[in-house]
Amino acid sequence: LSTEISEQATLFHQFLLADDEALLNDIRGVLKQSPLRHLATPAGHKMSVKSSSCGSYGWLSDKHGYRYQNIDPVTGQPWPDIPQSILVKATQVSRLAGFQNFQPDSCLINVYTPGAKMGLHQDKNEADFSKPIVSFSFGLPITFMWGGFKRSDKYQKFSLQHADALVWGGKDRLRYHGVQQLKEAMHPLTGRCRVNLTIRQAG
Ligand code: MD3
Ligand code: FE
Repeated sequence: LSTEISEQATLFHQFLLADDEALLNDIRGVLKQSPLRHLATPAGHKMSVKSSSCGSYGWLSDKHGYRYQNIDPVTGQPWPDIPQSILVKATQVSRLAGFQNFQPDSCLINVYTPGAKMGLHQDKNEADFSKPIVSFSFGLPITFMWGGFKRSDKYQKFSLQHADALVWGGKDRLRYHGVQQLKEAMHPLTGRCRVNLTIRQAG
């Protein structure tokens, strides 16, 4: 079951349901090595989500800007490898969406607790915008905002729910997007939070 958000953006409902516990366990393994932390925006505001990464490239934000880096500044070590379970599902779903040559080298892990949100932004720190992005959602649902090519363009709202996978690329790659504040609730697998994986070919 899938929803075509636009020509090159598809939401695969519950695509990850059969593997949810295995994927979440593998994410927990990554977070034991490179723990969640609050990043600061270049303007010095603490982001409301807590983040970590795995793969060759980890996404970072600090006073120097937004970028990818090979070393986790918290541990001084390379980021953990992307678990095989995540690579398998990400390449499967990207192929279903029509993107054949996707070789993920970066997976951003964002954990939202009630009240956390992500304002409208573009993902534009990656080297090759012809590569798609895949996002996995686990735990509590959230309202996703799908905008246009200017921040001020009006946006459509979609619910991202537990075990959903979203793939977009092509002409939709640089759309503004974000998520609204997470509402207070409890999920049997994650408790009172939402876990989002954003899987990219960054290098
Ligand atoms: C559509 N995360 O980490 S994922 C991000 O749900 C981010 O946590 C949000 O935006 C989250 O950068 C949204 C879905 C998503 C991500 C990037 C997109 C949809 C997108 C880029 C272009 C269009
Ligand atoms: Fe984004």
